[in-house]
Amino acid sequence: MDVRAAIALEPGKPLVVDTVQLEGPRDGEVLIEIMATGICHTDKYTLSGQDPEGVFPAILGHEGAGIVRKVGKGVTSVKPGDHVIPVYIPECRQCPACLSQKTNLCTAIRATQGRGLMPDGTTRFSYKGKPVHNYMGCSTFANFTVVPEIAVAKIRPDAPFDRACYVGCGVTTGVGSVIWGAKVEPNSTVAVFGLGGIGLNVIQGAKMVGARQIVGVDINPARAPLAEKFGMTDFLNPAALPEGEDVVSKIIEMTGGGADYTFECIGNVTLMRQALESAHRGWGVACVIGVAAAGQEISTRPFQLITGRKWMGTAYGGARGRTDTPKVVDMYMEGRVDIDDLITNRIPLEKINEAFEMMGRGEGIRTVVDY
Ligand code: NAD
Ligand code: DAO
Ligand code: ZN
Repeated sequence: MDVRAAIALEPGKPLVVDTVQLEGPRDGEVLIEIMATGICHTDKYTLSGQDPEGVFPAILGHEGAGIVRKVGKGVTSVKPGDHVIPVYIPECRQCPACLSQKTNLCTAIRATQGRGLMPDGTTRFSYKGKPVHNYMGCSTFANFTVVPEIAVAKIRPDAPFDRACYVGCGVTTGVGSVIWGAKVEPNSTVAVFGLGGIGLNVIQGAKMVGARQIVGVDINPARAPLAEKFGMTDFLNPAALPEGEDVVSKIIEMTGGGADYTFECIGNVTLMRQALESAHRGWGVACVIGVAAAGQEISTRPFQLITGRKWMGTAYGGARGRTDTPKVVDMYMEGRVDIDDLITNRIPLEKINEAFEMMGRGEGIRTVVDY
């Protein structure tokens, strides 16, 4: 079938909006009509050409919501008409990782997904007769996509697509990192580095679980009012610190010894170190969420770990793709999670390159494409 898509033909070049061809679902696959998609920094990173897993041409996008239109042979967990979110962390419920109950990082289709292919090693998209790669197993910058059944999370039918799509990455990554990743307890102190699309969701997750102090750290003071609305109790702007004061000492002072939990939501290895070192001696946990550029490394003095701080990280907030994604949609529908305030821009697919430019200028939190 013909579908409308934004195609990443080459790294570093604007997306091309055109008609591409999509093959129907094969065994174990699902055809989804994508109704809305968010645009995330990871799409921008891959388009830039810096992502070692980035393959071209490809149809990017991994934050979508839509309706199942057709299922391949053997598919039992969803049917045409179901409302769904395609998830870039699948959940097969059979692989050693899924069965371990210790991680959300299902390995069932990891190898092919990382190469932009469907589990059988082929692609469903083509453009001008040539195959076009899939992206993160989702490819939501197209109004129809085909994904494996194990990467389809069924959600309640009354959730609006233009909000539910953001659950497919940003909301779940932030809120999930608090609940399922770091497992923040009530009454904790928390420091969040970076108050963008991920950090704000960490803040609202921390507030939801009853953190008593939430320090937000950002060099952009324009981010503070929304962060306060989401639950930030203290704002720290590293760029405005007086001469001789540093972020780590300041957080230790503000929290009375260091934060119980810190989250790095930027992708900057220097700040990852600061986040670890501002965690409380003896028990503080520092959670890395930000994706650093390829080849970057983190460092600290081992003494920081000997004295009880723990360094960890999450992908997709530690959420299990099919089991936990619908729970986050429920949290939104029950009014426990705010998504409305984070959707700052809505565009048709034709204007998708403008959204990438806005992201580069640090404008807005999330742009959603309405198909
Ligand atoms: P964003 O650009 O919306 O937010 C980043 C924030 O960091 C901005 O407010 C910016 O002002 C602030 N910032 C930048 N440099 C800073 C500095 N030196 N000190 C203090 N603040 C600074 O980005 P986002 O959408 O929130 O994404 C954040 C990171 O999370 C990215 O690296 C993204 O790739 C990553 N991410 C990770 C996962 C995961 O599963 N681990 C999922 C999605 C996104
Ligand atoms: O299973 O080894 C693995 C990797 C799974 C993918 C992890 C994705 C990490 C988050 C990247 C940013 C998401 C938008
Ligand atoms: Zn699995």
